[in-house]
Amino acid sequence: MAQLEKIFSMDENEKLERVFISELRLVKEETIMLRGWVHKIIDLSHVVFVKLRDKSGIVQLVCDKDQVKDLRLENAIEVIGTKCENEKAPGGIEITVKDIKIVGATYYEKLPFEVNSFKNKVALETQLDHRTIALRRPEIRAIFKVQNEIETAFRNYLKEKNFEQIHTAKIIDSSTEGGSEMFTVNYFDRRSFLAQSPQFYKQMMVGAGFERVFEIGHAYRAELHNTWRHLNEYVSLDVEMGFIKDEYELMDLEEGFINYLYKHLNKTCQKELEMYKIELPDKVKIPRIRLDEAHKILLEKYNKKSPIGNIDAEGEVLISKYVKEKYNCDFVFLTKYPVSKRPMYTMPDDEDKNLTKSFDLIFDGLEITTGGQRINDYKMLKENIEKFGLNPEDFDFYLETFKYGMPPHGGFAIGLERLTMKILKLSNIREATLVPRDMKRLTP
Ligand code: AMO
Repeated sequence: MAQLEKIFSMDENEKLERVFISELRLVKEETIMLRGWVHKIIDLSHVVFVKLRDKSGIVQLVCDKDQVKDLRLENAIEVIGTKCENEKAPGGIEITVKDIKIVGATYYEKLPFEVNSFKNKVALETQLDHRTIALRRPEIRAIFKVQNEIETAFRNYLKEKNFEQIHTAKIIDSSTEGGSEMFTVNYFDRRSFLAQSPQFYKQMMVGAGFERVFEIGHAYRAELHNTWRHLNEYVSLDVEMGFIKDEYELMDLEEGFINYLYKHLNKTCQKELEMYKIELPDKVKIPRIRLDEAHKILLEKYNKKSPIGNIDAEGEVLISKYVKEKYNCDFVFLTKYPVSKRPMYTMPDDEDKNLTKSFDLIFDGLEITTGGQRINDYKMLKENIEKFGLNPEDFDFYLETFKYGMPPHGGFAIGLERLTMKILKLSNIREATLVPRDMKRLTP
């Protein structure tokens, strides 16, 4: 008889649909099935509390000793139980367990670090060595929830403005950003490169008639920088827009995105922002300062000398400090970079041919964007390529587009990891990268 009852209850259980922990308040059924990992086991001798963690949250299971005798931390389990309101339980709901099944065994002797304690900080290198275990910690997973929502906001904002998403080749034939920071790849019997940016392709697609495009994809930089803000592989949020008036239209577009993003994150990531004690303002108005003016401010206010035609890491921090104090804003656009510091595709300024119609966006002491208007005239672009000491024939595939009525256009790119890092006030870009690639790290 006991055997029959067991079979009967198993059939009943098979009809149950899995409920996510975040949905517990909404489901009407008393008996429910949950799945997840064993987050914590609290043995109170007469009763055992097991904290179950799934992708959406943590809930308390009330078990008897027999049910948990084989359980270990981080086992993957399937649980059937009844839902009970209990004020004393975290979240006000707990599950009285009928049955627990281990669906994912464990084989460790000791966990590399505690998953269930937020108090003990784990060294970043250890986290990265054991990335999948580190990501089980809710406060680390939260970073990627926010990152995911940044991507969603970027996509939705641009789609609302009539942009189309594109995917372009990452194995390419020539440098886009100039310099020698390219990874080479054996491409059958030839040498090729990993794209530093989708720059040429996004411009070409504007010319191809898409007019407004965006791409979310990896970019590769063989930079010899092993710092808190550099990766050798990062995700670039790229935008390119045809028929623009000037570079200020692009800054308006990016400012609009930041405002849209903050609203979106306040709506979708409340819990995660609270974990990191982040309050995002309702409205952001970003000041625009010419680079030469920024140099003057840095010198006069902070006695800080800047490199010619650029701003260094210390300058980025100081100009952010200035803007925060003067405008109460975490962002600043720096405009009108000199020709000598921008790639060959950048449009020279109308008034001063030594300057360009380009900009950077600095966010809380770190450059997160470069952008600008591009040269759209075929002859001018070809001449500029020559002026840069490059051979136009190497760029035939790119230049072709410009022969057939290329509209005035421009765009920008935002580093996804840098943006995530700055929103959550993290101290190292690797924290905002699922599986970082830097000069030393090629695994996991
Ligand atoms: P740029 O080279 O300035 O411009 O890159 C744009 C943005 O990408 C991010 N970024 C990086 N993030 C992490 N690690 C790196 N090594 C790294 N390098 C760049 C930064 C940076 O601001 N084609 C132009 C964009 C354009 O004009 O549309 C470009 O790639 O956030």
